[in-house]
Amino acid sequence: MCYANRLFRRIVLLCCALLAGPAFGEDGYELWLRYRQASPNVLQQYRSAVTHIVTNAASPTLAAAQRELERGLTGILGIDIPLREAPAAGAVVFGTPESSAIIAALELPLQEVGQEGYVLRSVAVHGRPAHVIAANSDIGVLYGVFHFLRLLQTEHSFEALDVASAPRIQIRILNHWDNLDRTVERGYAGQSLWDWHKLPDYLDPRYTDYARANASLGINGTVLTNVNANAIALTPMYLEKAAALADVFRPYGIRVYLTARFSAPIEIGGLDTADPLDPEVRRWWKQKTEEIYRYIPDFGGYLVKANSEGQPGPQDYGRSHADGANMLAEAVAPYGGIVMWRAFVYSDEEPEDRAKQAYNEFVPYDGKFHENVLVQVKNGPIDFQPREPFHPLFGAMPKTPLMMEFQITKEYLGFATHLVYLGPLFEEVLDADTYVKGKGSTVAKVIDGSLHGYARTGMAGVANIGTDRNWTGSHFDQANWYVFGRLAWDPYASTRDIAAEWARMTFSNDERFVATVVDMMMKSREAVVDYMTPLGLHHLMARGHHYGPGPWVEGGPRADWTSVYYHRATKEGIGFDRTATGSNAVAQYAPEVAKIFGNLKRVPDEYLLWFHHVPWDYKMKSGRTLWDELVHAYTRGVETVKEMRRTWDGLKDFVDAERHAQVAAFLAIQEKEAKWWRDACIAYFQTFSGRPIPEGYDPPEHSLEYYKSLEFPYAPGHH
Ligand code: GCV
Repeated sequence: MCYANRLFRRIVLLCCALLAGPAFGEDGYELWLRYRQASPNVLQQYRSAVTHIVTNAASPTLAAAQRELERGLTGILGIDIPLREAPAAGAVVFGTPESSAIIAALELPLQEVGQEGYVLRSVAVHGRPAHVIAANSDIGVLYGVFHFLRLLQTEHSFEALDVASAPRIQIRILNHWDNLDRTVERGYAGQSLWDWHKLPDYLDPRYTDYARANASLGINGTVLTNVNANAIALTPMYLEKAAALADVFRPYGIRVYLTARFSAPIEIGGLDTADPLDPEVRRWWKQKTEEIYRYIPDFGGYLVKANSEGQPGPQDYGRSHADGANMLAEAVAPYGGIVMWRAFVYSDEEPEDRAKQAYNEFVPYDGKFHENVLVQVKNGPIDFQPREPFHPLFGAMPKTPLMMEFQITKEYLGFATHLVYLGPLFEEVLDADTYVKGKGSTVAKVIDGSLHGYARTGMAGVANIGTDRNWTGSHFDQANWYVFGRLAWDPYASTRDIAAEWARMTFSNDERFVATVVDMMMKSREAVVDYMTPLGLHHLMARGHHYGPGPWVEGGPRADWTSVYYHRATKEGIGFDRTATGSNAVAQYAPEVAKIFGNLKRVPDEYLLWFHHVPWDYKMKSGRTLWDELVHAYTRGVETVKEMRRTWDGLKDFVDAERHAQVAAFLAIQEKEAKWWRDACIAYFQTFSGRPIPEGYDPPEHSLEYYKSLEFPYAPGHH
């Protein structure tokens, strides 16, 4: 080789090395499906174990599985992986017993994994070592392919592959709070992905990538429209658009659902009532539903927010939630559809503690809903706060399938810029013991149906996805989409393990990176609780947009949209008395739980001010007074964020410069805003406690008046 050629080769190699190494910027578009070349530790092993894919594109779903395998294996192995008709040594064989004679002949234990599960095995095929991805359905195969690729991405050795997995929850669904004008209620990642104006004619390739990402987690449903619903979404023009999306999603096992505006029969049907017992109204919904199924034959059904925050509903006509839900359930039943009826209801005319209202309204109707209705319950009784006790409804409706609603979008946890991994929040709720059938009656067992034998089960996540290049507004918020999907598949999974899996696929398999970043992620949720709402405080955010602190918020249209309603600070003390001497919300929990929450001596510090009004000089478990403890917790939150920044700075070598810099910049914002929360809340609560800032802690940087004067008319996500 002449010198010029050698030089050229070197330059090319150098460029390749630079492109492959962490210095090359990434924008996050690929999410956890980056399929970068495996590290030298495992590369040779992988290359000799996997040599080709045995083709099987007998259906659009299997074709998608094959494409994903090709894409993934080519990337991870760094060489072309050929497709072959017949297996040789190192084959990857995928399919169902119907679509693959090889799989049919293997007699794998597929009866154990149901309709959506899969089996991964290292086996001998025609006497040669091969890997098999098998399922009873094509979608099970696709899920298995993603699991197989995940093992490679996370650098598992797979010499003796033997995995069987099946989802524990049936409906694993995202709720998009997306409006038809492409704004997203509580969305911090750009516009809505659904480009309604160009649909159905233009199908953005992003729709397919959205479906791939969801399928990689086992998410099998998506509600396209906001629960604050617009009846126009149910008109033919929009149904045609929704149908185009459904066509893209179908091969990936994702069903489309829509929100039903309860007053649609009036608004788009020309009727003068939406009374659910009115025969005309019932007929209208049946016809509308039939029309929807003509557009979308596998339409999943309706999600409904009714008689909540000004939305219309059956109570407008003196009817119950069950009347409303059952009317829609009858309409979708002939097609196998379902209704997800939200329990997030509270009335502005009701003087009752808001935390109690959903329970009061729903428990009397336990067992009165049709079999294809699920009642969708937020994780806590107020509204997606950084920490809430589990919703008492989870321990109170044995005869009605309850599904979980988590919020992935972090409306109350710092939007997209705060690094908060939601795994521990989700896990805390799922692990909580309702005691409804004695010890061990966890929320996870309620929603997966095992406790009460629910025939239908579901978990919904309010999506944090938008048009931002990185999908979720920040790189670390991708982990929240990820952990939601993984828990919807298995609500018993460890969120620490899930964080590690995500970090490996999203950034690096280097053990030094993984251990450090996972620790940081696991601490992050406690940090946000500390710097926003420690010790059981809740709903202290600014009004409307919810950006930043607003513990002073009072007045306005309704008491339960203010902060003072929740913290109840006075010169004597602080906290919401929800014991028998107050609203008695504790009585909505099983006696074993109520005994703990309702007892000042036994209640965990985390829920203290949620359930009790406590004097400022109350002696905490730590030995500090309540006031000092509050200052301590707020300060600890800020300190943890500072530590997170230092940690991230130390991880530069493992992450490409572009993503590293954005995370670093966002952490700086988080530190600034954590301090803002701390200082504003301390300044405000000090006007009640009248106590000095304890020694060793900084006073607030500005006056209370300064914090109160801040305004953010254009904060995102508020429509
Ligand atoms: C979709 C909170 C949010 C609202 C949201 C509501 C709900 O109140 O601030 O934006 O409305 O929850 O879950 O219905």
